[in-house]
Amino acid sequence: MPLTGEYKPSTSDWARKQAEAFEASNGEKANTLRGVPIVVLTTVGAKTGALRKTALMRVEHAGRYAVVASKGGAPDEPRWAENMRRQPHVELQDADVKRDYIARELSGGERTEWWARAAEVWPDYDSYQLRTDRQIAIFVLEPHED
Ligand code: F42
Repeated sequence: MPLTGEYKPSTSDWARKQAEAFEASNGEKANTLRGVPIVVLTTVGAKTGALRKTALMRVEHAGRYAVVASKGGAPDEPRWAENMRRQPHVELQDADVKRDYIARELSGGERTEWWARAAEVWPDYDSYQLRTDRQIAIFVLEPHED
């Protein structure tokens, strides 16, 4: 079942514009960053309960996706990561397909495996990790069947 709630736009200008242009064009426009495909994740705000939309790199494997809470290696974690820990039911739009998923934070061998897939898509993730003391969280999104 799709998420319900009021959409609250992000205060980050470039990321908000990308997410909005991507959704408005059904994934036909604003669908890459430096030539690499992106997806748009919708989470439920941990405090507001509002719908939050975030453009992220597309890391897909066998119908599952990973999302990497890198925020360019900033010291603070992106807000959507905590939103997902509180409310793991999320939506993800890849090209013109939007589906419901359940997010699960990864650790151990599974994390290592998905990190390698993510770094293959976007090698900068490795340099982001070197830039920050926090371990960058990575979540797998598995299709949510009603
Ligand atoms: N960020 C990544 O972390 N990883 C990526 O792979 C990535 C790729 C990417 C590709 C294209 C692009 O345009 C942007 C990309 N970004 C990537 C940046 C990404 O889109 C986000 O801007 C970034 O991850 C920061 O996420 P954020 O959730 O911290 O966003 C901030 C700017 C934001 O929107 N904050 C909101 C605000 O009002 O400014 C708050 C959002 C929120 O969830 N609020 C909660 C609520 O309850 O509504 C409360 C949260 C709390 O605990 O206070």
